[in-house]
This record gives sequence, C-alpha cells and structure tokens, in this order.
Amino acid sequence: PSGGTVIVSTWDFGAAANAAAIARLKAGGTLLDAIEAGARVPEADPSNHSVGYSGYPDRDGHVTLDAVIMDDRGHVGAVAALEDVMHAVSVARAVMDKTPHTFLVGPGAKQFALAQGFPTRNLLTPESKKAWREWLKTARYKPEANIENRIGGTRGSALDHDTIGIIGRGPDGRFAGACTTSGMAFKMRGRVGDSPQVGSGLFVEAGVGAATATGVGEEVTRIAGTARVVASMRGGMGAKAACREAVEHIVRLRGDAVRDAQVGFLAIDRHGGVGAFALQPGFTYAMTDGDGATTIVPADSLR
Ligand code: SD4
Repeated sequence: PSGGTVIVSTWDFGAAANAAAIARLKAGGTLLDAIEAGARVPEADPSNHSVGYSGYPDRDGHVTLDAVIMDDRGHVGAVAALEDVMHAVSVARAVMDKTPHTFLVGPGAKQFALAQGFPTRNLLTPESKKAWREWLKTARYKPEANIENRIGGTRGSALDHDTIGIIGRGPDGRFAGACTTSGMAFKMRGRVGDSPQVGSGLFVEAGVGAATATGVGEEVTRIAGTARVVASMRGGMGAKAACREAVEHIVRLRGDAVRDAQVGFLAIDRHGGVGAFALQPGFTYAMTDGDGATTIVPADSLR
C-alpha cells in the first residue's frame, strides 16, 4: 500500500491483532491506542505459548514478560521480566504515560503495575507447565529457530506462534509500534531479549518508518537490529532491502554461530511500503490496510 493506513504484525497470528488495531482506529482511537489494542490480543490468547498468558516459562518455571510501545514523538515505555500480569504492553504504555521513565524491570515493574490497578494472574497454564516439565527431562537450552513452534509438534500448522511485533502507519503518515513476548522458552531466569529494548525489538522514527524483530533476541540485540533497519530507511533504502541488510550483517558478524538461529525483521518505510526479511524460511507477517483487508505474506529469507 502507498499513502494510506497500514498495520503490520509478525507471523500469521498477527491477523487477529491487526483486526483489533483497525477496530480501535475506526472507533476513534489514536494510532498508539490501536497498536496497544492489537498487541493485547496474543497476550490474552491461551493457545499462544510465546506471548503473555500461557507463555512458556523460564527454566525455573516462571513466566516472565517483556514489552515495549513507542510512537514517533519520542514517547516510549517498556517493561522486562514482568511476572503475574497478563498485559505487559499496557503496563509498558502506563510506564510511558504515567512515569518520568522509559523502562521498569522485574519486581519494580510488577509493583508499578499493581499500583496502577492491573489485575494479577498466574500466567503458567497447565499446558505450558507440561511442556516445561517435559523440557526439564533433558534441560538442554539452545536458542533455536522458532523452537516455540516446534514444541508439541505444531510447527508448520496454523498454530505457529511467536513474539508479536506490531507496527503501524496512520492516515497522517505518523508511525507507532509495540513488541510483546514471553521471550525464549525455558530461558535463564532474568534473561531479557531484544523485544522490550528500543532499537533492538522495535524502533520508529517520524518521517522515516518503523521496524520490529522476531527470533533469537540475542542476535538482534547485538546489532541494535531495528535501529539499524530504520537507519537504512533513513538513508533511502526501502523496507525490505533494509531488513535484508540487517540479516546479512548478522550473518557477516556471527557466521557459524547463527547457523540454526532464526531472525526476522519487518518494516514500513516512509511511503507506507511494507517489507520483511528473515535468516531462515518460515517467517510470515500479516498486513492490514485501513479498510481492514488482511494479507498474510511469507517473507523471503537468506537460506
Ligand atoms: C526474544 N525475540 O525474547 C524474542 C523471542 C522470539 O522467537 O521472537 N522468539 O528473544
């Protein structure tokens, strides 16, 4: 699309998130409201084991959430290692709107959420607990491509799920985005990925564009991946070329270390052009226009 409203999310399950975002826009919400409403959809979905409620826990059995939200006017809020509160993106939004800070973590993030009236909930569902118990039998931790999707043998099915990054361009050409996740399954306690970090899991810039990332967060964080994608677009590259450049940079830098890793970037450029690129096959994104028409697009990949 060129010129109009566009909302894009990582993975095919982003379609439901985009629909909620468009509904919020049509009801008179701001682009940021719409992005937040979209991100809340997978956070509440019990069939999704890599975002919010029913996310796979860390190796010690705690579900810990990371999220960020930002607009292109310099407003940013983020939380990391948040426990017992389902809507991490809304807590991030409250950090943005109600504190002088941009980032709260761990017990401090939870304390803030409770003070703001967010309800607590045990995020570990019986299904996720079972998968964790199964994993404990070998307890081998190796960040792999979309490993979340493989647990329970659902890879390749409609149940494929992952971190959601959702970015949008409003009718006025302004940008906003959010990224929310329970992180890599069975991660070390205290581990924070790329998703809540501005410039890694998400970056937006007025007049330039927006980008988000998914996959093995460490590989994205190492290169400040989405800041790099947006910098390339600032220099005139289109969305897809900018995503590809960042993936190629990771491979140049890391060589064999990323042989089995998945990393995917998704971006919108200043003209509303949408593009994505991944290291491995299998990355898809959902693109929805202002009328609510959605297309699921398989991203090109290096391998
Ligand atoms: C992370 N990037 O925490 C997220 C997780 C993810 O495929 O996208 N998993 O590293």
